[in-house]
Amino acid sequence: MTTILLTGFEPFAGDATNPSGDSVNTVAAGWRGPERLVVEVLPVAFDAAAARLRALIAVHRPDVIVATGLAGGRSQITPERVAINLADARIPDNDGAQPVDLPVVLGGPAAYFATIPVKAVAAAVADAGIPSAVSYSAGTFVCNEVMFTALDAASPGVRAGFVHVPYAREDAPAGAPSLPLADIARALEIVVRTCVAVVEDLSTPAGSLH
Ligand code: PCA
Repeated sequence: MTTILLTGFEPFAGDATNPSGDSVNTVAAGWRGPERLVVEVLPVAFDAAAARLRALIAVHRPDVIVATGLAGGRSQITPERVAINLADARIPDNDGAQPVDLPVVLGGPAAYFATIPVKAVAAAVADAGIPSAVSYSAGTFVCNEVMFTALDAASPGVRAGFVHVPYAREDAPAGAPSLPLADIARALEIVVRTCVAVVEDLSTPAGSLH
């Protein structure tokens, strides 16, 4: 049976909620299979999140790994194309750690590309009426750490990637772009279903000019 690992994050940086963690729990509550869905809300802490993710992968041996997190300031659901081997934290994580200019994996490659079909994912979410686009930077905080770790830990043939989501409208700081929490959850279910169904990504033009 196909096993999917879907993760979100706990709140961080003083926020009361994190739409990624809330949404993965919503997806789990409504999941009707036929695949086995394993859902986890990860700590926003470099070492603890990476260790937890590696343990989940070792225990559940997922065929598809979709990690998700909040990108406050973005207005769209953004599948990430690339994770870089760099931890450079502008703020301390929830354990008080603030790595600067450190590799995620010592001796690892400079970067990994997502092995989920990022363009097909963005197209499927947009087709459902929810704004979505491929992103080319997952940053250098805990989300990038988790994406890099997932791709580093995944066995050959496993599809793994990361999706950043905007603030939930219900909890967004004044003036920040946001989407209704229900749309974020709906989008993440579409993401997961697309990652299971689509092996070859679209070759439509995307990219960014800056
Ligand atoms: N977003 C942060 C870490 C946790 C989260 O939800 C990030 O983008 O790195």
